[in-house]
Amino acid sequence: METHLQSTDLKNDTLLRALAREPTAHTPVWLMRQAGRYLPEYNATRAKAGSFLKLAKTPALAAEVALQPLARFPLDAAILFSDILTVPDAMGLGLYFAEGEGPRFERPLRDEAAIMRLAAPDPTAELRYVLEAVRETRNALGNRVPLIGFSGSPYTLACYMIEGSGSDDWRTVKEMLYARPDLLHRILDVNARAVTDYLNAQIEAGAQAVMLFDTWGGSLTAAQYEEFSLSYMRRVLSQVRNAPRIVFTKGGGGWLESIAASGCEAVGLDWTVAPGDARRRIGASVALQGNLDPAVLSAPPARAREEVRRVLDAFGAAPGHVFNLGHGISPHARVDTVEAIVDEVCAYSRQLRPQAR
Ligand code: 1CP
Repeated sequence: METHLQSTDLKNDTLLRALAREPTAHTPVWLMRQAGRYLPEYNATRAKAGSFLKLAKTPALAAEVALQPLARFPLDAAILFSDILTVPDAMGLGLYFAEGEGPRFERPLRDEAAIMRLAAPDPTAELRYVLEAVRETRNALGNRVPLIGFSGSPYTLACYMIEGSGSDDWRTVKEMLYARPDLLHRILDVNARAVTDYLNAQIEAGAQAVMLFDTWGGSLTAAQYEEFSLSYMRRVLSQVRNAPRIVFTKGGGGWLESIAASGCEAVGLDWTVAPGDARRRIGASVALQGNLDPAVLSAPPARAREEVRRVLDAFGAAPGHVFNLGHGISPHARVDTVEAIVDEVCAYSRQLRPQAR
């Protein structure tokens, strides 16, 4: 793969080596949502900013919170501090957060005229603050570990854009899917272009790996997953080439073979998938990322260490594993347990393959 960014300058390139399925001395570890409300220092910076959105839109503060988990734990990567919903916000849907209620849009996509007007934003204009956050975070990292950029998948973004908020059943989205699939395809087509431009702009600004979060692809049937989610992710992946690409579909365990063949370097596994089965089904063509049950983060540290060893044993000593959770950290995570997990990954994975560099 052509990378225009020099990974050789990195003091710790363990993540990039594992994504390339090269041997590493320990299994690299980072945690989805590693910056966030379980950390008191995050809550302090968020309070200083005034709100989550203000925090995400202030590059210096976004860089500050992206580095907070690295100051506590020896993680092998930083992830850009932002949110997947910045893209529909830049499309004019009006993102806001009602206190304690999660994300909402002022103008969800409900009528044909609005859907026909929808256009992919220019990331260097409407999403400039994200690119600034990438640059500031890279600067603050000083080549310690790589920075991961990310986007929601076209389908997962469409879910929020149509529903106007999170949902247990995505009823409005499914109504459109069955009654007017042409409208859903029109939204997905715009989203695929938006996500492609957005990820390429993040790489240009300094992101050294990128991840597609397909959080809601798993709510589709197998045939619909191919038609409405995976085919659009494939289109994005074919046009984002200058950094290793991780694809994560929550609930995608039934479709691992086709996800692995979508044009990515790594597949994210949720906690329901047995790592050995995943490896047997996929083969050695891509790296795997995951897949500790995020609920373990509320367990006592010693119990969490046991679960870490179980996950590492299940993935085995072959190269190409990035340790992570099966989904994001919740605000209820115990900081002492997170610390124990990261420590155990480093210590136990070194013992698993003492022969590696
Ligand atoms: O009050 C607060 O401080 C806001 C909580 C919060 C945080 C910390 C939100 C609102 N977003 C984020 C940051 C965030 N979101 C990151 C930061 C980087 C990191 O440290 O990992 C990332 C990668 C995301 C991605 C994201 N946002 C996803 C995909 C991943 C996943 O967890 O499935 C989704 C679905 C969202 C939407 C969203 N934003 C925020 C919330 C609470 C949600 C979920 C809403 C829902 O359940 O539908």
